[in-house]
Amino acid sequence: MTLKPTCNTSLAGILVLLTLLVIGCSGNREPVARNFNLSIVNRTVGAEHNKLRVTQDDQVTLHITTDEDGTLHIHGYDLESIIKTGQTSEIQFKANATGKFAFEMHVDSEDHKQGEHQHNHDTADKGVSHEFENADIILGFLEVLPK
Ligand SMILES: [Cu+2]
Repeated sequence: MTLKPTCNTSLAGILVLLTLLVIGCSGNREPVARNFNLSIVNRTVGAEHNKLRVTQDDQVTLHITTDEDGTLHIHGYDLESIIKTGQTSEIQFKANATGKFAFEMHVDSEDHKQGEHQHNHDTADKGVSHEFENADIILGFLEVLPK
């Protein structure tokens, strides 16, 4: 199944996720634990981590450090974690949904409210978002390949 990238938390989505977690893996490939250390410096994670590729049903853990306070947000899965300088934040999830999902850094999380959360992903490649103080910066993409 594929979830469309969206910033709306949907109860249905959570129920689907929980159901899939309970049902577990029915394929012939055993899920793998995948750990990624993301170090955000100057609003990037570097070329080696801007594409995180995993296989469906893998158990993914992101360990995140940052040089700027904000929020890390994985679209589609709609997972968020507050990130703070001087500490390591973790996001753990099962990669049940296949597809390509942007993960973003939201700077100034106080302005990051549901309903006011507008993304213009077209601007990221041009670097336009870096000009704004309250920025949503695409750090990279999570790619979940079908098992
Ligand atoms: Cu976002």
